[in-house]
Amino acid sequence: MREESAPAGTGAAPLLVRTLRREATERPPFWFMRQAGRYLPEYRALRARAGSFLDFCLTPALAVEATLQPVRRYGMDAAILFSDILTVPYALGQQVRFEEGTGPRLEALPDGAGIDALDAAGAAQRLAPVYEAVAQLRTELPAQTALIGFAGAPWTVASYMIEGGTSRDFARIRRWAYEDPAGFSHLIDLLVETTSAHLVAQARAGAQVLQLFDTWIGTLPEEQMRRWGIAPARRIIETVRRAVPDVPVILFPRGAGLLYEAYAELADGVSLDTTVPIGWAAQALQDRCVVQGNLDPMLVVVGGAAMLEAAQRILEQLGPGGLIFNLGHGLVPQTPPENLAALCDLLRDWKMR
Ligand code: 1CP
Repeated sequence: MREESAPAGTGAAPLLVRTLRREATERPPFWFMRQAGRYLPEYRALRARAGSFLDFCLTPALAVEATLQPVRRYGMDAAILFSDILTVPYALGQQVRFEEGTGPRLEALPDGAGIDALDAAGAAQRLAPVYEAVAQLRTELPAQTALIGFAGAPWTVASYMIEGGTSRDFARIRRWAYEDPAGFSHLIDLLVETTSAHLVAQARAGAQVLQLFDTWIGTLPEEQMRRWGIAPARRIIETVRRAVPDVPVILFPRGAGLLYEAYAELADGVSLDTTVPIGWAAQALQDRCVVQGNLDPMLVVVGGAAMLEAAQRILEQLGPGGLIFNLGHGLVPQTPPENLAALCDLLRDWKMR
């Protein structure tokens, strides 16, 4: 059994965990996707002395510090481990680099032979520094601050592995999935296994909530989304629940549209992208699971009344039915830190009606 994170005597799990268990809470918990990052001056300073981005992610002391920075400044209800979804292709033996300005660059998998060359057996050892960072974070974080572990979902991670980086049209991966579904499913199966193990290892090291990011699943039509998004997510959640039954899982199937309903059946929480209508989410999703989201990150760049009013609408419409307040996607580098402070003040003082 995992230990409860709250100190002896209080007995209460962190607000985020209680919300995911659907307990009545005093207010919705809040955290922000990409809450560590370039909008923070202290992150830019740390980044400047960290060397390559992968070294940054795989040096526990640096990853711990980057994780703690936003929590120290804003007191979110959760810290998300500072890492990246592309540590998994790296752990499988693929070459991964992050280039300033252009984003990630991978040596693209040419075909099925590229899949056979991947080294699944060595992945856990290459990811060991991630688990070390998780364990250290759990000792440094306040008991009420939940620690979130994460991974990229198979489709999204496969898209970087096959396209060789960020893509505009995802032409190679979509074509491969249609032309050779049996061959492509070998890669997805490998990623289901590696991703499940990576999530379970983070939970065993001390992560209290897990999030699976499927950033690019919205590029697929229904049948393909069911096959390469929903079915793999189901398998990953089954494995995680068997291994660490007390650790809730949040899915972020960005752009899933009406198929958010199918995702909501699988998970403890679904993270809504900015396009999901909150009235629809209240009716169609919240009886199935807790929802997370979905303020437009650009409103935090803009700040002021536009940001605060949009946040209030989310709190009012989704708060009573089970909400983790968050953005519809990650904070962007041009976010003024003081805007996020004003948003956090609103969220901390919110009283559930
Ligand atoms: O310092 C820098 O310039 C690097 C910027 C950066 C950061 C801060 C990258 C490169 N990754 C990260 C950290 C990161 N990535 C976290 C840490 C925790 C936090 O949220 O604070 C998380 C959860 C991720 C996850 C991630 N990486 C996703 C899924 C979530 C999402 O944002 O959609 C994806 C798609 C990536 C890939 C990635 N990592 C970095 C870049 C530039 C990209 C490519 C994004 C793209 O293709 O557009």
